[in-house]
Amino acid sequence: MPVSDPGSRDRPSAVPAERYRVRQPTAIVVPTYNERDNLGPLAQRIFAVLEREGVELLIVDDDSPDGTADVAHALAEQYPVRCLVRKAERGLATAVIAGFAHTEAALLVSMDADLSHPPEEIPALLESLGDPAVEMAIGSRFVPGGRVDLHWPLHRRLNSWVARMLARPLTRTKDMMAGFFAVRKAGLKLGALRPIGYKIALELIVRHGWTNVVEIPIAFADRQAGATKLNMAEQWRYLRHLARLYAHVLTRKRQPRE
Ligand SMILES: Nc1nc2c(ncn2[C@@H]2O[C@H](COP(=O)(O)OP(=O)(O)OP(=O)(O)O)[C@@H](O)[C@H]2O)c(=O)[nH]1
Ligand SMILES: [Mg+2]
Repeated sequence: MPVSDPGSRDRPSAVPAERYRVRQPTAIVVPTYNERDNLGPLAQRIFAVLEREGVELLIVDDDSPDGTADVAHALAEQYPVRCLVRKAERGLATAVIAGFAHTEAALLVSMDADLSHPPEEIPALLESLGDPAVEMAIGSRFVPGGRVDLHWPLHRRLNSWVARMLARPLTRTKDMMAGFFAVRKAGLKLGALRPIGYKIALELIVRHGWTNVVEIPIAFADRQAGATKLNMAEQWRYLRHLARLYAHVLTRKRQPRE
């Protein structure tokens, strides 16, 4: 089901009657730490929307003590699932990059395991990359039609707002904090990245100097099961990440405008 009707993006997600067939090999990269109970529903929803052919769901698990990798391996009997287990490293952004490096797929989708990101919007993200000028397609909470689950407490909203304001001078993208996006593997310079923390989309946009980022509105849902990994240490890491990105932007040679 090609998503060609732009108006459809304003409507809430719905499972399409027909499964979407990818045009190029596609990997859906999902970083996990203790997400045992989310993987089954995630795989079920993804493959309710996408034809399996040409698609792999690549779980990048940091040796979760809750047995997430065992669940991923069990799901591989039913779905095109692979699981990469990292024993010596922890971190969301580095896990996503490891997944990107680990697959041969031409199109790469990053999404969280906890069902915050609606799998039903994956076709719209991939369709956006059909335009060769588009460098990245983001599932965005902060464009018209997008929204954040109303159960977010005030401090969480404030936190998210401050984090976005701090990054605003770096990009015009509204939801540069997003973990739900699609890119082309050929467009990535993985060696140029220095990911830390959570904000992998921001890292990709700033390091690549991307300006043509499409934002597809999504309804961001509260996590379905398991516990958050977002803590104070992660917020400090974000400030360190921002400092690195500002240093990068300020020191890079002037490049011709695209
Ligand atoms: N591989 C790996 N994945 C991680 C790590 N930390 C978080 N993740 C995953 O990254 C995704 C986002 O983490 P969340 O804990 O949901 O963070 P959040 O979305 O900011 O916060 P909540 O949704 O409120 O929990 C989830 O799929 C996590 O399992 C990590 O250190 N390594
Ligand atoms: Mg989450």
